Amino acid sequence: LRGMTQNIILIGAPVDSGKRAQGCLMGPDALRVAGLRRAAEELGRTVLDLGNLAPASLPEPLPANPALHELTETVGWTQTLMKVAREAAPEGMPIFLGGDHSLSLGSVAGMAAHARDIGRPLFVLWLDAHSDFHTPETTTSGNLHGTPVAYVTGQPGFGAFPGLPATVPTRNVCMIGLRSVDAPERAALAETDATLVDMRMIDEEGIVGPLRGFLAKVAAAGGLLHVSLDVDFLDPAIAPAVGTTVPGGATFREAHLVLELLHDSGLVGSLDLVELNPFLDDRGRTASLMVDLTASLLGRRIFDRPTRPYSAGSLA
Ligand code: 6HN
Ligand code: MN
Ligand code: MN
Ligand code: MN
Repeated sequence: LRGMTQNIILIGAPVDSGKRAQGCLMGPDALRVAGLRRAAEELGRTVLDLGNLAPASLPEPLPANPALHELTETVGWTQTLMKVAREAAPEGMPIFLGGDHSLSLGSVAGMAAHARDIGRPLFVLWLDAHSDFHTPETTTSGNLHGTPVAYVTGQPGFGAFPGLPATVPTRNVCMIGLRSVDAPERAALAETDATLVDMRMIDEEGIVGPLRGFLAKVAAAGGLLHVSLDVDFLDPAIAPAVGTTVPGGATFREAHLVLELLHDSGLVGSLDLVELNPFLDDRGRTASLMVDLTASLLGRRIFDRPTRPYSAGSLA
């Protein structure tokens, strides 16, 4: 879709049920105030804003499960977002304005269904300090924002959640920025063929090589790429507005470079902007950075010049 005008569909998902600390419900409006629409329009996109959605109410609440925080509401959000993603995606590029990361239970499941509808495999790029690979059975925090990758890849234990129209194979998942992975997640990930890029690998090899390798794989498969950007992918010094800060995150330029290369790849079909908690922000700087990173994904650049090919052979 390089150079093509593509509609942007903003989907407000003020999800705050995926963890205890509140505030992410203000995220969609903070992203709007920071100028998301204007940034996209300046890059030649037509923007449709669906406003802020609400979770579906279940016919009856799920049996209380003291081990899981706000299960019923999170299942309701998953239903809503799965449906909206699948309906919106044929009309343009959905951007899910979070909301905590439990919104990706629905956004990614819906995009996987859409990808199947159009006969392309879905790939997922998870930009996060965390792997979010817990299941409702392994989580010790009970916070469902730590579970979306396990759900969408079809791991067991999600019986309370909607059935998946299409699962994402773990080999189609790449996580970049990892530096906080719990023991059960580590053990479960070791059994998969997901691409795991931790901060040490970024320190040693740079962020470009692993990303180009993954993009080459997506391109070779004719895949559609969903990007899930958690605020805590970024170093807390530049992005303080998140409840789960972890030191040692991506720098300003590492983050922009990732989104610039994603733009040039022409492979991205949808985006989550998650975990922004405006209550914790410093004069809107985190919200503004998330908008600027989105602009990089949509083609904002310093100078026009061609990107290097993203074949795996060009890593060095
Ligand atoms: N996130 N692994 C921790 C937990 O509670 O399961 C942290 C999860 C963070 C969630 O990054 O969206
Ligand atoms: Mn809550
Ligand atoms: Mn996350
Ligand atoms: Mn995180």
